[in-house]
Amino acid sequence: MTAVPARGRGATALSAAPGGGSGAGGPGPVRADDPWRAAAAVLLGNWTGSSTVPSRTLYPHQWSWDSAFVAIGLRHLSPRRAQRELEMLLGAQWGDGRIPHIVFNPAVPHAAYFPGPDFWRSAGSGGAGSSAGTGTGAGARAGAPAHTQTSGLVQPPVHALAALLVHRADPAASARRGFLARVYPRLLAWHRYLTEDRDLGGGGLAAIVHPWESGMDNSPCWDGPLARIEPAPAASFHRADLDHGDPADRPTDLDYGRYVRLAADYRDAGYADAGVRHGFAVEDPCVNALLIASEEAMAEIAAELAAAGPAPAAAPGAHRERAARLTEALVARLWDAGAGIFRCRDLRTDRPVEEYSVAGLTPLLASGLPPAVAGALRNTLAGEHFRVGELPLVASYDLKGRAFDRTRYWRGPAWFNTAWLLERGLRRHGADGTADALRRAVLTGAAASGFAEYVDPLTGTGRGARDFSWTAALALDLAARDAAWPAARGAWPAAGPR
Ligand code: 2M8
Repeated sequence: MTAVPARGRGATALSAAPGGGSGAGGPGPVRADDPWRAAAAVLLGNWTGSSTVPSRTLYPHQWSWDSAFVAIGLRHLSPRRAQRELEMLLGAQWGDGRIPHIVFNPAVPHAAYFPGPDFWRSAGSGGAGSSAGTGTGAGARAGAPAHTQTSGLVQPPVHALAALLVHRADPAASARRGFLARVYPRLLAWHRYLTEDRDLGGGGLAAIVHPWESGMDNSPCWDGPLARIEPAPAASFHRADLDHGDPADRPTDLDYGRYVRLAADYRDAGYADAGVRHGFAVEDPCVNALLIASEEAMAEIAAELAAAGPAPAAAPGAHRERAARLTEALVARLWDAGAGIFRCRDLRTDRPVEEYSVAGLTPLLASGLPPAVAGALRNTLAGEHFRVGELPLVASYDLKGRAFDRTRYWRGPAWFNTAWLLERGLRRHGADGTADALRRAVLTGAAASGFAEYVDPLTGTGRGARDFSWTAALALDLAARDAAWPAARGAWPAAGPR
């Protein structure tokens, strides 16, 4: 196991090893009969002093959408720490508005994760410790920060939604610290980047240029688009993931070679989005559904800011209009009425990718979805491709699909973050019964699997890393709705970890 050193002050006093006792101010020893205390211990154990690693072993840095999910859970334990989690990530934002998918911890050895800072070269040799401003590395033209090493890709935009939820955990303290006022301009720039620079298809949706940008790295949806990519030679890189993960669970070497080629090409083009031919360019329904949900959250953030002081950079109505336009584009470009699911669109062929992926169900998060579309999505979730309510959680890919694999990563296993998103989306469209069942499944499955990264979609058996941060955080979030929660919350010190 790679030990992840602390990044900032305060880590030593507050860190607790998952499954072990706590440090001063921690939530106390973990008891097998107290899963919520165990979930809190996972988050404490994965805290580095300024952010949370997804997993101490497999993912020893800060990941973008992981941190947003973590903040959503962490807010119930320490709203202040949840704010810090998001602000640490936003602090690594590039000048063009992109939020990098990984923010590297300079204290972690470069070999602990591939591709690491040496591969992305975002900041140039200045890297950690150099003064703020734009660096001299491969990301210089796109405005990569000089003081922090990051990747040059992005991940699904769940951040504005997370910021709103974190604010709501303690609105008075958030207002005192000016949390929303600080994050709003950064979130605005992030959404601008996605809706303008990344509208590669010209139809009003954000495109991704690498499978890692979907967060669902080796989904069978990418098999077709990836088949056109010449893989980087296997001898040209070392897969650190196989030092920790079971090769049967992880992407194949062939897929990895293609990921490396795509990322290297993007880097060598200076991470430019316009004026280059992207080997991989896809409109993904989950990325765009989260953008819509986050635009809806931005409307609420703008309203909060307007009520508190001078008008924010955009009025709430402008965000609502953007969310409505994105929803229209999503339906026009990605909805497959015959199949009852949203498809990915391959921009190289301008054709839909005809697969059933959990990504295609997440547009339930958009409150402006036409009721007939929402109804059809609910039917698809309940039908033979996903069997919600009958099986633990929701498979990441079609149970009847040609490429279904119950163990390999995003090719079938069920994940807790997608279950959380669907639970929220179902509730938004009035399907409380199914949402309740999914919530119960998350609460039971998270603790029983040891807060697994993902589970076998047929049996619920844990797979991948354990003590995985978003599993613990999102279980905490769903648990926190319980009337009994305030008592459990008292287990955390009143002042909250800083
Ligand atoms: C996985 O992705 C990383 C690359 O970003 C990897 O496989 O090394 C995905 O599950 C992704 O969604 C997640 O954000 C990341 C960290 O948990 O791991």
